[in-house]
Amino acid sequence: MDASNGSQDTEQTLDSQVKAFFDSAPPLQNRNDIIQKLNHFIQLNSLSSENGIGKRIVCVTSGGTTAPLEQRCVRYVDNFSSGHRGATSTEYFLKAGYAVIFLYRRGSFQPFCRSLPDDPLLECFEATEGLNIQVREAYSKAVKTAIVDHHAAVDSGLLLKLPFSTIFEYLQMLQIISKPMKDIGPRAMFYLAAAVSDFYVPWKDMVEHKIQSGSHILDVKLVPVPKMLSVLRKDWAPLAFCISFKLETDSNILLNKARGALEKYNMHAVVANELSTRKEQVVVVTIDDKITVQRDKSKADDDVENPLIKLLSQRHSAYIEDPKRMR
Ligand code: 9Z3
Repeated sequence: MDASNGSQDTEQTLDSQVKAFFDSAPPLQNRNDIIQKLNHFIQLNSLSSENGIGKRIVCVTSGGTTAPLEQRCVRYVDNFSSGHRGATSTEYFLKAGYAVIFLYRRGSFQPFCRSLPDDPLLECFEATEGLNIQVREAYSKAVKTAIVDHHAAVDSGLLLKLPFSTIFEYLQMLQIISKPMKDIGPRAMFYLAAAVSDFYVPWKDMVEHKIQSGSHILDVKLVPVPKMLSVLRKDWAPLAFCISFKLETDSNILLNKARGALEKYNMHAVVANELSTRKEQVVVVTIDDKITVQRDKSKADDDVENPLIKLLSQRHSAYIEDPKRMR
């Protein structure tokens, strides 16, 4: 078999895996509602701009996907991600003038709410004697900023929040989002910070009811999730500027793995991060360079996402000017 046939075979295998994944996935309950919200959001942000060509729109994915083990799901395999990266990045993208589609795991960190305590309702508020509710003094600035900034972004049509839990929901939603994003060409960016399941149980192979605890071994077969990054780049939104993340716990292999992902999935950049230092430093790997990006430690409240989004926004602008230059 020659090399070209080999790559054709691989493509066919991927295509059939992708088809099998979507054919077997339980359909989204609120599919039409999501499509309607998305179309409205993208239309709105395509009209409004200073230069007449529409705003840049980024889809930020955030949090981990679950892979259910039962159709009436009690148990699932989860992926680590608090959603801090995605929520923080969303705030900096908004500051940089982007409209943001925030595709997030239900219950994970939310934009503008990072400085609130774990249980904001119970910790930030107190009942007065007349049973009115008031904000505790210690939290008044954090609560006010969260409410004002969040509502300002959503009400002005710059932030659209869409929740997922399972790998089935996440990939169907990513595919739906990519359709209108394809229409805006290089102005679209995908910033894929979500931690996506590598393995899943296909819906048709999954037991319906809760797995019983009688046996000594839990015998469940998980198969690889098809690599949708390739499909996103090749078919779903070929002109969009695509950033993926590479997470490792062993810093010795991190950069090589990021470089591998850059080439394999044809990304415009891969953000390499090591689990324990991910809030301090990341490395942006592109075809030409490796740029270390660090949080400004002299400022207590600086985030690594601040310089990271500045850099990616500049690269995105250069890409919009000349999409062929970067790939
Ligand atoms: C990341 O690497 C994110 O930066 C983190 C952020 C999940 C580490 P937190 O949400 O953490 O702030 O707590 N995301 C991508 C992780 C991932 O699963 N990447 C895959 C891989 O490394 C490629 S899609 O193979």
